[in-house]
Amino acid sequence: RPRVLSGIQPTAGSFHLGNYLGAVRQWVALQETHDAFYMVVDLHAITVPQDPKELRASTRLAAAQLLAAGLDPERCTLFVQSHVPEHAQLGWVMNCLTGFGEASRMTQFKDKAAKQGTANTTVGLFTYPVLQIADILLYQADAVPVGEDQRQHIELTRDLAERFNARYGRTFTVPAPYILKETARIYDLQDPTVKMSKSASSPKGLVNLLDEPKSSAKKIKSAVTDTDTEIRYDPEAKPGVSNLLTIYSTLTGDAVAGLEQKYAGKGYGALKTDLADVVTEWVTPFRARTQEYLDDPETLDSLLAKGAEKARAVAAETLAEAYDKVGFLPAK
Ligand code: AQP
Repeated sequence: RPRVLSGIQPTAGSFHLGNYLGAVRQWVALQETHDAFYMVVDLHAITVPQDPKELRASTRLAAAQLLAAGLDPERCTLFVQSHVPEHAQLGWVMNCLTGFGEASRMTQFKDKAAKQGTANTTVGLFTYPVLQIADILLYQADAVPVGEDQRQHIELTRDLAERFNARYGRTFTVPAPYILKETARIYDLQDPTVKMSKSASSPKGLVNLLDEPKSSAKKIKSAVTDTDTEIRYDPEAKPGVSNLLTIYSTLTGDAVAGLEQKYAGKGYGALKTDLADVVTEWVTPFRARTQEYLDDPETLDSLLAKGAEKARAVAAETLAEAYDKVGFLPAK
């Protein structure tokens, strides 16, 4: 079976529709066809300040949401990044192979650093994509299911895998991004030209899966569309309506063309009301399942411990090979 690896940050509490439709939904599907490794990336989370107690709670919360979304520990390996020390260990090697200039070109870093200001920007935030390289290469992943915003980081991962292989001999699989065109980018409901994002979206533009369904329904009903009334999928000319159609289509499995027909001549109000119901129907059992996992932290923790054990077996083997190739003296 080909292998996939991906991760999600624990930081923000609830996942949002962008995380789910852009990434996690694909993770669930890929566990049926791939040898799948998924992790909650707490090492990445501390690139910006975190309250320790909250970080622990949000790490469990992220794992609970992944299970509630449909990840099955029998079908995939689900773990917490810090439970597998090899990530930080290979991360250092990758830091020493990555050019300062090429890391400086990462647009996500530039955006976030610009927002935070130099005084608040950590070296960790700068090398975050390099740790991500180690995350992926440790598992010899063939593909990395992510949203469009991660494409540049996957390209850098490919470059570094090739560089390491060229310098030290074939060691790493060169991974490909796995980005579904339709859901590559879910947009902010209030500004459908920018991605829905935890840190950048206004509260009204962001649909968190664990929010009260009533509040999410309200946000969908007041989503920005355009002055026209035609329901047509056209991301260039009609970004707001197209975003709603994407969300509707992926949550229900109804084709976009069918939705265009269904709502022809009915106006945006009808589409929004129905989509609000679709989202409510999806999040209601999701919230309940997440709560069930949270109510039993012992089971959750032992499940994550088993996942870490499985992950470590693979990661340790890759790290040993990489250390050997680099020329580190083996510990007796
Ligand atoms: N709007 C989006 N559309 C499609 N995919 C998205 N992803 C995130 N936003 C969208 C994908 O979700 C996965 C996990 O991303 P993350 O760990 O970066 O989660 P996050 O920090 O909660 O994501 P945000 O909201 O994008 O954070 P900020 O605002 O801090 O930048 C990834 O595969 C990502 O592509």
